[in-house]
Amino acid sequence: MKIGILCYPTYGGSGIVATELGMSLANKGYEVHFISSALPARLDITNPNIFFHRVNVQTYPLFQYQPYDIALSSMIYRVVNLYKLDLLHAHYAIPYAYAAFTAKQMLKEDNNDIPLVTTLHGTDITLVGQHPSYKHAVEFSINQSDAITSVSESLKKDTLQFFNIKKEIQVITNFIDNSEFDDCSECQRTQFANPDEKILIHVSNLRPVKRVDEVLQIFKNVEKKVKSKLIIIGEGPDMEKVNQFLEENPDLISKIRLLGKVNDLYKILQLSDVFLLPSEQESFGLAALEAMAAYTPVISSNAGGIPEVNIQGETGYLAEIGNVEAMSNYTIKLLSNEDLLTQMKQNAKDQAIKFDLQNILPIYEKMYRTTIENF
Ligand code: GMT
Repeated sequence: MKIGILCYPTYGGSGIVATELGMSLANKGYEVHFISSALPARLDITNPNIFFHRVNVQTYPLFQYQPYDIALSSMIYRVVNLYKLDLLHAHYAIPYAYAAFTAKQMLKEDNNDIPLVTTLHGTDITLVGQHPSYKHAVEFSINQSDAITSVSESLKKDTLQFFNIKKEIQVITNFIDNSEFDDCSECQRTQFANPDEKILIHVSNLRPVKRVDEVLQIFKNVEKKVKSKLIIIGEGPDMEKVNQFLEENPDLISKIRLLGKVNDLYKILQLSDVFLLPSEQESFGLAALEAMAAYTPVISSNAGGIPEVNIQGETGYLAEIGNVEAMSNYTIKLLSNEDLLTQMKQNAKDQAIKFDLQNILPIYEKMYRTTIENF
């Protein structure tokens, strides 16, 4: 099977899921063509079954905005024709499902139409897709897809609530390749904390929905009771809030490490004790699953699909969105009890194994085959 994957190249969850999925399919012998504006962050381009096609946006003085969607649909059309693809898989509705629909119209003219699968990831439905500027086009392109998948039950529910969707939505949860987390020989905890300190970690794109100010406040509360350090990984608009917090809390400067975007994410997760995710919205929480795969329990809000991943009292603790006090108290409780922490680290790993790639990949393969058969 030859599959075209349309995705964002960034470190964000949808791009990561698309890339990991494509690489796993390539490892199983499928020919996988990535179409994106840049080389996806984690893509192993040395795999002979992986092809990358950069969308080339031509600038012109007349354009106030570059017409990325037109360049994208032209590129999809060209790649399908050149490489004789069997199926397109759009990750994130805007603009991928929409541009794929346009490409399909062009392909129809050549009697060369192919099936389109759209995977909904979260903010394309709950945030950006809600805006009147995009809503109708998003709803239309989702309905024009030949198969629709959603990364959690919660996102499926939100999609059906916010849009008039006329097709079945299949939930295929996000996944994790646990084999990437097995070797901790290079984990050097001492680089980040003293032996008597615990390590709290937060990983995100630091957008307002991630509530990084609450991460900082939780750490401030915890640090008063438990000797600890905080690691923040990622970049984004709310880095300003972090800087402001440090200015207001100079005594915590030496206790908070800001690492920006890192390639060795797993190694750092593996040496952490607790992952903080107080998000306002989260369709799934891939970052939490990555933490769990690295034996790190999660203290989170109960937003969206998080409760499908983080299980109360088992893999960590959940509180109402915005309940910083509860999340702080849960973190203190967990970090103050070695037996509980050891047990929850193991529970977190056990939960990550349930979401292992080996369990989810066959579901995608089956869905692809069924979609092609029914086309
Ligand atoms: O979380 C983000 O802001 C990035 C966003 C994305 O589209 O890349 O993540 C969304 O998709 C991930 C992968 O399916 C999910 O794990 C995240 O929960 C989801 N984010 C939100 O719903 C806010």
